[in-house]
Amino acid sequence: MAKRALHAQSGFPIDKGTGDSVMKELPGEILRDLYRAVFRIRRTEETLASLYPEQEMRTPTHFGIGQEAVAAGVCGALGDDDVVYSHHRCHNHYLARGGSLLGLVAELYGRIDGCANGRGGSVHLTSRETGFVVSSAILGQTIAAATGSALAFQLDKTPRVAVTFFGEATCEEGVFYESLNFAAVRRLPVLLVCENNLYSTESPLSVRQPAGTDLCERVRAFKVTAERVDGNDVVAVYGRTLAALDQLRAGEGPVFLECMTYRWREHVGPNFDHEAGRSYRDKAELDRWMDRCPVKRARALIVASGTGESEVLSWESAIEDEIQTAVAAAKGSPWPETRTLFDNIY
Ligand SMILES: Cc1ncc(C[n+]2csc(CCOP(=O)(O)OP(=O)(O)O)c2C)c(N)n1
Repeated sequence: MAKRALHAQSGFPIDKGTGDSVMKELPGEILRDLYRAVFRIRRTEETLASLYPEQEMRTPTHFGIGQEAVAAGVCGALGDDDVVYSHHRCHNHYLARGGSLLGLVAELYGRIDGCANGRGGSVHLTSRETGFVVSSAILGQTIAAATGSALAFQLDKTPRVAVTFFGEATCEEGVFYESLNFAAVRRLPVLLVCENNLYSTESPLSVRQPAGTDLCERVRAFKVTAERVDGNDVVAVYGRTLAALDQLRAGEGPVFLECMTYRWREHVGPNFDHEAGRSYRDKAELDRWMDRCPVKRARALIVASGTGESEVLSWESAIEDEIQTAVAAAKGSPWPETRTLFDNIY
């Protein structure tokens, strides 16, 4: 999706409601862009996952398949001047924020056309020109960096917002609470987007947090607005983000969105857990979440809104072509030269 404030273009009213209530007012072009974003992210990652066993991508990958609606919904609502920080599961956020497809694919192939010139790999993406500052594999690091950006925006008296995506296990890192407290005290314009997929690598929430833990409640203890959202409903995420941006730009302090979702593949790597012989979670649980597929749900909304099946298929086919073109270009891109090995090292 192109990086732009969809609501600003359409006059779409800020709505704090659920996906259903947002839908009543949602212009067709926004729904179309949200659907195309989730589909593009899904098919890009599925394509990368299918190519990964060729052993040409020499980078660990953390796929976000199943979690597309969070990235697409949040980034679809942002303005051009807002900035995004991500974590190890970052392909979704990079693409949703408008990062180039070739830049992503070539980065995974370690080639010069990669967004970090093939030096960063899957977890260290950047697209400064579209406002995707960086992703980092160190849990919580980019929460602190986004909080710093938000402080700069406040000092500059500009209505820009800093967004940081992270998983729920990152709320177990001290830096999360230090950043949250600082942001709360200073009323900083930072949007904290937690993708609660229930697992930290292979550990479920139940072995990490006391029974009955409610992350939003915990965050509210810092006097920070916190809301739980259906993270598989792109329209709901979009609507909640618009409401959050309204508060953030009004100088009313940080917002925490807990987006409930689920990753379909193993923590790191292209496989499904059960196929890889892992038993830390049930196949039945995965199946239940696959029934709530964010792409299928967004597609159903598009068709229900009156868009013809053939039109949807033509968007999908254009996106598939775009992905295949990016893969071919990435594979044909040169390696970085050995003499540049020590460039950009600090
Ligand atoms: C500071 C730090 N501690 C531990 C790790 C190892 N680690 C990498 S991913 C991960 C789990 C993260 O879970 P979560 O934040 O919920 O994100 P998810 O992988 O579920 O998307 C851990 C423990 C790390 N990268 N950084």
